[in-house]
Amino acid sequence: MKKEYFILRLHDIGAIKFGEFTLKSGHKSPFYFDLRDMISHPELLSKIAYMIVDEIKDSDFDYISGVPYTALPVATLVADILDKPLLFIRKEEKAYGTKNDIVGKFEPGGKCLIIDDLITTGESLIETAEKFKKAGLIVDDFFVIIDRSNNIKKHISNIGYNLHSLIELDKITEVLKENNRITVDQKIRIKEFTKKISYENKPGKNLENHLTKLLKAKIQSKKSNLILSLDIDNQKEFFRILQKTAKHIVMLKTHVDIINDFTPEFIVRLKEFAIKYDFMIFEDRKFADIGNTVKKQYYGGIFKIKNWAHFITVHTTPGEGILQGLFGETNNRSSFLLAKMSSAGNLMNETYTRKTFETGEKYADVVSGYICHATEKEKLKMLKNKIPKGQLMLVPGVKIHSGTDSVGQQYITIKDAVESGADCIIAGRGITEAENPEIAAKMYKEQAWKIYSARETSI
Ligand code: S5P
Repeated sequence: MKKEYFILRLHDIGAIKFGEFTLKSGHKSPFYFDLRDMISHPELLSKIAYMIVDEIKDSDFDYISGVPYTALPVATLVADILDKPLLFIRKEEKAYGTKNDIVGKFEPGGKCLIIDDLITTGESLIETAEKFKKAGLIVDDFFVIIDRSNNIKKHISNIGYNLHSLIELDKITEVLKENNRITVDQKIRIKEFTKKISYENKPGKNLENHLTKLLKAKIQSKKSNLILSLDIDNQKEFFRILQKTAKHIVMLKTHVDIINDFTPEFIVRLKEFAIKYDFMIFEDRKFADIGNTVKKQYYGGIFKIKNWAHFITVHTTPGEGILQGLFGETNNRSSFLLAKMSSAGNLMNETYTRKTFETGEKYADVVSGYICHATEKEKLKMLKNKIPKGQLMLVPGVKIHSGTDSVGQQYITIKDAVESGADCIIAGRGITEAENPEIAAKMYKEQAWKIYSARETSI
């Protein structure tokens, strides 16, 4: 099939649309592609498969893969034409049996081509490739039906993959203009839009709220992105360690309900320390109930958390009502959502984490970022890539050496956490149980800051 005819067919079936579309990011786009309906046009689907085969016939792949769901049917046809086994990565994390994400049989060392329908940032292709590579497969090539990006090929090749595409946006606008399906003006607007929205310039507005800005400013002024988790159960010891470590931290994380001898004076002293040593306060209450209940827990009880904590932690399990209940009447506080915990066997799968980011994006005025953890750098990097612009990734479960404790906590090293994109590290026992907490806090701060400041200035 000639490319021109193919483009017109895609336009006929509504897979390529021009007009004004509001994207999830809020941007207004002059075009919209959606190839999901290809499967309703079998003759077109099969032609696309033959066109892909035609372009790759000189390469030698052992396996063909498609990114679910849209690209999977076409990848299946390609695999069939080439008589090669099909592989794919399940979209939902498996909750039982072997934790294998890859569906299909393969031998390590085999070469796999990954097919996707569209490419903008390349994120899902790269993520798929990383998983295959981890399982021992070789992935050098991606194939997409439509490359709607501005300059993604160069970026993809810089990170080590060849990107092939059946058609590119320029070709689409050219053909549609020649066939009088779009105007010259539309063609120009499309070009301008893609320049603006490139992979370097991720769509989406900056979601920093007032408290995020304050925290970021403090990170710079204190030259520290260390959050101390002071999980100590009596006031004397709590303030003894705080006294020694306060100058090294940007924020103090508390669990106020573990203080055995709690009195309201605890809060008075805590606030004095925060002013004297210039750190913010983060009560790690991990709210997880219906809006009406969390509101009472936040405002009332003996702790009256709302009065003194700049930030709190919130679970998204109950749904959006939790944020409405907590912050409905206040806009001078913010939160971190638990997106992926550090504890072994936690039930936060990829879908949960993604939905948590979506919730945080929607409620950005009261969400400053996310608590994320992974024991592997690549996984943590992937989490960071998905965090909406302006919001922060705080990583708990951080120590000098990786490992576990006896009740499910998992640790990543300071170096791996910050190199993977942590905006702040949260460290508890690594500091509080050190022989000298003051020296330990200084060391954690300096190690994290060195990597963080180099990373941020190179962006
Ligand atoms: O997933 C998480 C989220 C949090 S907030 N894993 C965690 O460990 N935390 C908290 O970080 C936890 O409640 C504790 O206060 C701190 C880690 O302490 P450490 O002594 O293991 O460093």
